[in-house]
Amino acid sequence: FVKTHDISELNQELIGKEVVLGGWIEDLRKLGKMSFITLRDVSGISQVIVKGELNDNLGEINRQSVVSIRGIVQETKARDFAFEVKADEIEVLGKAIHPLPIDPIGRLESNIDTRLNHRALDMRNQKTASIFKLRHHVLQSLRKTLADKKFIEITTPKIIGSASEGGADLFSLDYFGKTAYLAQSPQLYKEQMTIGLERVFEISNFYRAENSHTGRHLTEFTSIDIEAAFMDYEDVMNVLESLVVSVYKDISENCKTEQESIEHAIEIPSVPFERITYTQCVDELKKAGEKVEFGDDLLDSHLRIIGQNHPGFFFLTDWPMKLKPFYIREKDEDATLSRSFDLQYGFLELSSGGTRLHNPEMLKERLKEQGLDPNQFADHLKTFDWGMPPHSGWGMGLDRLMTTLIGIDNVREVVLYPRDPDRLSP
Ligand code: AMO
Repeated sequence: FVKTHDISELNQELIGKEVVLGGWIEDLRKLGKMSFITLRDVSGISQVIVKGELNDNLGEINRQSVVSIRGIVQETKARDFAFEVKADEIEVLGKAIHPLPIDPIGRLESNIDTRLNHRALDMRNQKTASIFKLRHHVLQSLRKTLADKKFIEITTPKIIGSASEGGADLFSLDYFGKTAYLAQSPQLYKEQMTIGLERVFEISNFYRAENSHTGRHLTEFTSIDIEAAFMDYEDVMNVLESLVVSVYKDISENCKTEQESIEHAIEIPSVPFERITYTQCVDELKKAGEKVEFGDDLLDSHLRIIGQNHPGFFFLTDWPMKLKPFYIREKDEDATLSRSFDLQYGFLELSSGGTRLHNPEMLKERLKEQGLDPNQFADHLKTFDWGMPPHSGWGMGLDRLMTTLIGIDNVREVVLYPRDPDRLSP
């Protein structure tokens, strides 16, 4: 069996010619001497007409079975199809049981847990398939834009010997008798790479042992990370802003079918994104009656208030140093403030980043201040004696970005097999 065409490739010039299609039976109606099959493949749907002896011998075929169909392309009177195929041969390549655990047509809606338990079958639901086609386009778009901006794609290790983001939230594993960890981010490696490659990016999965049960936390998530030599946090904020807008524009203009299928029209955000400082945020919260002081971390409830005041994308900048990881650099004019930012979409944090400390002595001091042992970071620190350029970067959750793009509020919808504290399989 050789599939000659995808269904979307059927065209006027093929009328009267023979094709071999491969796909799944979405519908099969027997009307006496004739049968009508609705056949779906990844590219679209077509009608197949079965007549004569072939129809007489057509036994029971359950819906959603996978078949190959050889036949002749012809014009159709049916409204829903551009062409139809008159079958000369039908071969069942793989049977589907009946009933199936979820309805892949989506007429009967299943809850997210049931769908995740049968995720492969869920992929035959056009809404779900469209989400993953969009995710594919987003990844392509991100890679292209970053490469155009002269960022080089790297892949850093996911099995590591010591924590990169400080001690919390680490998964550990036995590594031939030693303890190893799953990387929480590519932070240290991406910084190191700036000494030779200047601008790098990575799109990979990272791991956080966070016992969170929300629509935005996973234990395994996909991160888009950049790091750039000779850039300050303002510069990498601009990279982030233009990257987000270019992805929205690309997807909005080039993925019309998928947007129709998920019933969501992507709106291109306007620039520049608003920039508000942490200090302004605290003032706004105080005015709203919240008990919050400079230096407090912003709670989810705080971010919801701020998000209501500033809908859509905005940068939250200049966080207090004491809330930031050891690698973030302070502001020259006020050492209590950091050169850092989060990109928010309403209350949702999409990205965080900043200017890094690149002076090894200061970095060692900062590690000690935060209760970390510089000896544990020896491999990292030594690279700072080899001509470490000033550098900045950020990390953005791809799964969270996808939820804002397609207008939903659960990251599990945009991840093939999400991992969270309650879900380790399938
Ligand atoms: P941070 O810890 O803020 O920063 O992570 C960056 C972004 O990654 C996403 N993210 C998550 N998404 C889903 N589930 C999770 N459990 C999860 N944790 C994080 C968020 C977040 O904004 N090294 C720094 C980045 C940098 O400074 O370059 C870091 O990891 O969208």
